[in-house]
Amino acid sequence: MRNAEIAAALRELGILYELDGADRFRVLAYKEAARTIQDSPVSIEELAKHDRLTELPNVGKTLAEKVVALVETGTIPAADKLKARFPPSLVDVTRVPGLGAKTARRLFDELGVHDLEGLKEAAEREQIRDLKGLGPRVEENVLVALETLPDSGDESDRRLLSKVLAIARELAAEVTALPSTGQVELAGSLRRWAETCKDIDIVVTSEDPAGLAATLAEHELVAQAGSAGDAGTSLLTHTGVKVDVRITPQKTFGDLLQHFTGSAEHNVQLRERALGRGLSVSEHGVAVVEGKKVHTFSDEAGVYELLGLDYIEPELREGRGEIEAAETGELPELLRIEDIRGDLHSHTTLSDGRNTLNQMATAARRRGYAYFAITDHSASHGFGDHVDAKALAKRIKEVADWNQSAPRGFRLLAGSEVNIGTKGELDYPDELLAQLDWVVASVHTSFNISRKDMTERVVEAIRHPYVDCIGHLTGRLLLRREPYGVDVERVAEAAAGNGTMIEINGNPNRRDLNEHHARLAAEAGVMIVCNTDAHGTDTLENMQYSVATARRAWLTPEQVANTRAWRSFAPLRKRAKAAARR
Ligand code: DGT
Ligand code: CA
Ligand code: ZN
Repeated sequence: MRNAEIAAALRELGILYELDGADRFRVLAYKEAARTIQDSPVSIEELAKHDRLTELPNVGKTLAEKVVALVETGTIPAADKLKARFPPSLVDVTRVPGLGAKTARRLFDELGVHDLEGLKEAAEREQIRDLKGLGPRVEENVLVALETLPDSGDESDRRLLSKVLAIARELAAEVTALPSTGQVELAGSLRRWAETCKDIDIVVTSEDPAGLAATLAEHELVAQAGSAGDAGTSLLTHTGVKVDVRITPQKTFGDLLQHFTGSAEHNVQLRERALGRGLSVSEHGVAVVEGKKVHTFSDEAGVYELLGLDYIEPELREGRGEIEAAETGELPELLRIEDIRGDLHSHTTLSDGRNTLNQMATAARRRGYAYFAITDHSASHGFGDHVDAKALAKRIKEVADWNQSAPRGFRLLAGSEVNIGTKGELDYPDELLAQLDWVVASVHTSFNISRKDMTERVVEAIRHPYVDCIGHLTGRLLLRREPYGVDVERVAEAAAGNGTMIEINGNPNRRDLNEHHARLAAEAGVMIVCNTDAHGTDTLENMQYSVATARRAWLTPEQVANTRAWRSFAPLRKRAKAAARR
């Protein structure tokens, strides 16, 4: 049984409990366990067979027993019992946006709604408005939602890059370790560091395709192996991701890698250009159209060279002008991760982080940074994670103390990620903000205001004398939450004019600014900052995603402020410029 199926069964059981009126902690426990299982890179069925389920986070003994029953018998007794009372189709009703289990239960009890069909009828007959606490508005929303409801909310076919990258690298390492293997490269959207990926593409040279396929089929990350041949093999991981392994002779490795790195749009443009020069490009080589000669390349750069182009980095291969730039020698010298000298957005246990100031600072120093800002959430943050003015003042002192014994060449910055209120106001007094080394300002509440109001709100913060940088500008969560309406062009113009920087947030769920906005902002003259927004030492490595987005935005080290040494970075902060004017 696939991990995704087990997760779906647990999610269903959680909702059945909720319909039954169970307390919210129990319901939440099932949701969290379902998520853990959905994301598990190894087979849950295997873990169940070896009695090892409780090693997983969020999976306790009771829950483990239910999974074992599911794997062994195909059903969970507790779920069967509940399904005898509530039709399974009622679970679909709970998933309609704006309804939830409590309302679904009332619709079932009071109107006899069993399924989506029944829900639609009840809404059309205007019966829902008669239920206490519900009104015509709910009916309207239900009808709109039913029009737009996706077939299944569970398995979207695209995944976050971060979710597939670890698996892809592990499989590639396994292939690399085989003595019959020559070269191995990840290709496709992974190699281009796209935000999301449909599948994993791997390009390999191998003297033993059958052995390679057999090894991968046995790998613990692999749920299912498809047909294998000399040209490659395809697999399905336990997380439900398809893996395409393509095998090629050494002499055409460059051709195949170039082809499967894509993007499709880049390849179309490249091929068109080649045809204009009488050459036909494919994964098998570059053929002279009127003749017999086929040029093959063991190295990708050869393909570009033959076409009269500079080598194009994979992150640029999206058909956004890179071929023209490669032709005229105008490709940018892209930012590299080694260029980054500091990280300027991080959280500690003072707000919602998992590690202490000392742990975060030490980990940052170990990464080789020259400076690092602690920017916990601010006074109005809520969720019990806020930092009031007094606590922030204490934190400023702690940072100063820590710096007393800091290693040479490393500086900890006292900062804050300050909430931007609905009118652009901040939630600390200016005198306190003035004492900080660095301030990131972000929107965390009231997303649903008009585009115009949101733009003004952010621009107001940009004008603030102690706001150095804007955090995750559009608030999007990839595959989960749309960006809120904000005029990025207008914001960029204001930021450039005020000397306020804008970050590329490297949390792989965010990547915000996105590559289009980052390119636009940098061209408008905004200083970009690559940040992680790390909530623990383990996510400091999310810098790789921030840099990836910067590279996809064509950014050079000069356009990214935190590539500079402290002595040239420090004066770029608005607060430093203001001090210099005084
Ligand atoms: P994905 O998988 O949707 O995240 O994005 P890609 O770019 O990895 O797409 P994929 O896996 O379908 O194919 C890998 C590369 O192979 C793609 O970037 C370009 C090349 N390719 C695939 N199909 C075609 C095609 O029909 N025409 C051209 N020109 N190239 C293709
Ligand atoms: Ca792909
Ligand atoms: Zn934030």
